[in-house]
Amino acid sequence: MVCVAIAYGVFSLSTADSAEPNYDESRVPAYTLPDLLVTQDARPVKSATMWRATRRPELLDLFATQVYGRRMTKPAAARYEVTETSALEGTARRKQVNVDFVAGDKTIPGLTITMYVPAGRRAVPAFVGLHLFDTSAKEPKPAMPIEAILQRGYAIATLNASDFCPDDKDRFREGVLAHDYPGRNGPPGPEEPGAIATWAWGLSRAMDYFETDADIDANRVAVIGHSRMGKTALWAGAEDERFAIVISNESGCGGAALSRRQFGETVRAINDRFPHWFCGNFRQYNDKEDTLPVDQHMLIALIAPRPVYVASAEEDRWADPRGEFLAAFHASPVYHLLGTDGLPADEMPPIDNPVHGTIAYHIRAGEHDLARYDWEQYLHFADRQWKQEK
Ligand code: GTR
Repeated sequence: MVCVAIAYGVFSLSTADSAEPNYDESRVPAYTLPDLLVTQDARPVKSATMWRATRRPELLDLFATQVYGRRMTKPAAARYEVTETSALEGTARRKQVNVDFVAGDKTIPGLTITMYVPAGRRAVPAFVGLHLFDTSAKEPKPAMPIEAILQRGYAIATLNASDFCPDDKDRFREGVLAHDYPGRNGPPGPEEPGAIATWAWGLSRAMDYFETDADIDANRVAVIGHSRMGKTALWAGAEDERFAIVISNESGCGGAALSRRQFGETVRAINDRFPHWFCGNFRQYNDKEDTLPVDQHMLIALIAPRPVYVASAEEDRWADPRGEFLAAFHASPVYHLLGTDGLPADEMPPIDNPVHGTIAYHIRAGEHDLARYDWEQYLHFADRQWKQEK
């Protein structure tokens, strides 16, 4: 016993992958989720007004200060340089938008948005995310059904993290953060934005651009992301209410999965392996998930009453499919308070049986991936949400 304890202690101090992940449901610790509908000073939230005026801002602040970091402010002005070409045998227009920011007499290099818009269409709804397709390829090799997306009347736009916040613990400040945090190094400070907050900020800058582009209907933009970019999509959608639909594909720890379950990837595991993703304060909760003032059902609730889709994959145990389902489920009370239906399921649905309410959920057969099956469900969900609103 003593040996085991010592070995474990040394291991967790010296390596990034501390303990073995837990994949055993019976070893999930007993936990109590922080109450969505009780304020920090213990007042019950009984109305939509109180949710909006008090509880929502308080939760946004907790996620910003304890989990992701406070996002950078919006630059005073942006400069867009758009290049447009015909693509996909004339069925689409490919637009590349270089976004630079203007601060006083300085121009700060920003980010690039690469988008495909169905030919001959204006004011179309759009999906936007990071790394949705390979922007260096002449035409995207569809690991994603880009033609189907365009045929259904949607535009699709992607950003590359490496343009403005490299996904690297030593280099993540080399993009837009270099301007706001000059001369800093090491992991993010207590409330300093990590990479996820910075990527989410970039999505908001893409949204600023869509508001100026008549090809896009900026009131119908879905933000979507897979895995680390699924975490990013959720935080972008929580902070920026201009995103009309939010889609989290297998976002796992720090995304849709409840942290308190400690199933698969844990707070310590993610902070150790990716010290640049979250703010410094998040490290305080390594092995102390039950002291977090929030859990991830609250992140989903911050999107209410806008439609949100949480998806898992059966073999993606590292992301804790059940924890993702439960977070979607436990976000429902806020959706109900705001007059929508939340997630219409009490139990996790069977494999490949999506449930679609204002909150939607599915668990697909197979492994960690943004698969064609997932896209088909998202297109269907977006069609339904946006047709209903006409
Ligand atoms: C893993 C990480 C997950 C997830 C994934 C990905 O290594 O532990 O949280 O973000 O990477 O983004 O592919």
